[in-house]
Amino acid sequence: MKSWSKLLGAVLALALLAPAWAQEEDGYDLWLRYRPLAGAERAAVLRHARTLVAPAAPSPTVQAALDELRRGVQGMTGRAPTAAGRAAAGAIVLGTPASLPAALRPSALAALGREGYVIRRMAPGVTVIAANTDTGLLYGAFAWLRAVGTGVAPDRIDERAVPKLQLRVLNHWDNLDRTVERGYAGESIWDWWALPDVRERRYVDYARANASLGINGAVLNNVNAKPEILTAPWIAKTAALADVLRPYGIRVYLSARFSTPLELQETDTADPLAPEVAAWWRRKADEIYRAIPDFGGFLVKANSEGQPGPQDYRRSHADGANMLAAAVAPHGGVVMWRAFVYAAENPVDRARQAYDEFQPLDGKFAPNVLVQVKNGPIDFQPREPFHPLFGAMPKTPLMLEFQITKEYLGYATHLAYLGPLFEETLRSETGRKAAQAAAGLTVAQVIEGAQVPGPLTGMAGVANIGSARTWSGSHFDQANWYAFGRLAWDPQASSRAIAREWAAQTFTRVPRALDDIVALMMDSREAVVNYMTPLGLHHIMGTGHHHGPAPWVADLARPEWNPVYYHKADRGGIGFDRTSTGSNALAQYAPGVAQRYADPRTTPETLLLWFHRLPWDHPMPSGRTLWAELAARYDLGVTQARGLRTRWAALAPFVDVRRHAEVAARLDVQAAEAQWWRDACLAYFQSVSGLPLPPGVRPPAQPLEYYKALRFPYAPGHG
Ligand code: BDP
Repeated sequence: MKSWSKLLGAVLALALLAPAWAQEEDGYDLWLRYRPLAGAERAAVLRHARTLVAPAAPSPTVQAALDELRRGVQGMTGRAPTAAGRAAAGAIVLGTPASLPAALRPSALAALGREGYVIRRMAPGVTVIAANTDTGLLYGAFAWLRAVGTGVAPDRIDERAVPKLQLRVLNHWDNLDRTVERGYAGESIWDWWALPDVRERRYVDYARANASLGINGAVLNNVNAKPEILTAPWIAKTAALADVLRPYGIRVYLSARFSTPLELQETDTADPLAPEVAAWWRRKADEIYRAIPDFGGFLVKANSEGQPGPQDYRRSHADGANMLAAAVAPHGGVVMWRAFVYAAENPVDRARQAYDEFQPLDGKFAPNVLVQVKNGPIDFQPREPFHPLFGAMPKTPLMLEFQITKEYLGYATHLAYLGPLFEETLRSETGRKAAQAAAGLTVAQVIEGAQVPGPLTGMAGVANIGSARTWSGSHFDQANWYAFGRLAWDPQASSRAIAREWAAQTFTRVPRALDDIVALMMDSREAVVNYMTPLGLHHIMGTGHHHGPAPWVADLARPEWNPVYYHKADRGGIGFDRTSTGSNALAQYAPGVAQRYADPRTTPETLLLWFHRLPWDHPMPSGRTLWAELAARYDLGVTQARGLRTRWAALAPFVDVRRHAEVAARLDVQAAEAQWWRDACLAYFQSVSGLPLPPGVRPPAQPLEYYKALRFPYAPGHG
């Protein structure tokens, strides 16, 4: 017996002391790994988290906070804190103004609002996590764990945080048959078939991960919605998920198909101004709210890519949105109405269409409507300028939509940390001002509500989450979920700091290794831009599935589905003229911005061909011609992609074998596909320009016809 327990002790000790790389990890734990600390760090956490003090009869939300603290401290130290009734040295005290004794109550709690928190040492050895609500306490608990997980000494943790946006929402493009549009992480996380009876443990872990970032909403189904989602059986399934997510501060929303009542044959029309239609939606909203009292509301894609909408009845987007808004308003719900619209019959530059459609409707939307605008005017490309609607609808709450799933950036097989992409949009200067303000607003300030008084603000991210063990289809794609959540909490945060925080919790805190991982992440998106769409090129990917290069495609039914529409390359040059001599999409930006982008010499090189059509011999700042510069960028992209691979290889000593190998395998694919993109694009652009390859540029590995003949009928994410 004795020797057995000795052996067990030895094994446990070994497990605790074993170097990181020896312990196999599969990524399921995300950034909430709580791996063992050693030495002084462990001792410090033990000293500061001996006991947990919470309000009597904790709510499910406070219970979740306590469970998480217990899990975290247990994982990091091997010993879970015990519950205590009274604060003494070594206690973490969770409390609201009502439950905290005056001596332990930090000042200015009111300013924390409904979701903010403060973490402060209020007596020797006593850490107080205070908030006005239980959700705030949960966020505070996660913040304490994050601080410890990123290496802050427990006695130094002193944090006060309030989210800058009200709605921080994931958009799942999940279908009812469990496929996921543009999903690269397996089937939908929602096992719709088994719901509402079977509630997977994974849903709770999903909720924990989101709560750790402050994500407080989830639209459960695809924006290309089916009418059935609003029928009784699916409302019951949605209600079951809402019950699981509620303690974590997460509200559920549904994507609604505009023609639902008509298609369910419960009305004769879907005209938003027809009284029977408005009445149907009111009844439907009442039914949903009976099952889900805190239902968030509807997300709607209307009159876009073939979806039905108010324009089918010659009504405006505002008519449609306001009708739905009236149905959910009595229950406190909102409507997130998407501005991603472009019409088949419209010959106008696609980049202009959303603005043309929506800007004139500024001020016409009901108070509980947010207009949800993609980050750029086309469609989640590796690089786009910010959408001109930001700042141009000063009377309408605008919700920013990012895509976390990498439809256009190499799926889950390429490493592309999207933090810099998100940050680039958020920090873009719109050239617009708030009333009476002196300085212009960034996109971040616009969505934070600088122009529109009232509390409706938000950010949406098209989720990259599925049933894959890694959740996101790859280890590094978890960072994109993380970065979205952190930027939705604070749109002015730094993507580099976020990368560091994530990597420290996900991989290692060894400073040199951490520096290298962060640097690799920060370089990765630009590498993708270089080998896919350098110098402002866009939308030159494969048809339908959007995998790989296909700049030659010119035969699709709608002009703006064809890559040739976007690059317009021929013997004379390349690029889309969006200045006054072309589509004049530029005029949709504020004068200062428009002026800067009107001249190729003052347009950032990164957006050159987005706004300008230029001859192949156009001189570039490097001294090269445009053609030579384009080739150099493609080459740089390939070099960078290969560099990611060698840089990651050098990190092997710091990462467990399994995750290291799983990342490495994907980086091999990425390097090969970067070469493919470069070769195929150069082969094609050479064929249309008729120019020889610039000196020193290696010819593509295969003739153009080879690339054109490649087919991918089973590429994921495309129904
Ligand atoms: C595009 C996707 C398509 C989506 C659409 C949208 O290719 O699958 O339905 O956006 O956002 O990027 O509605």
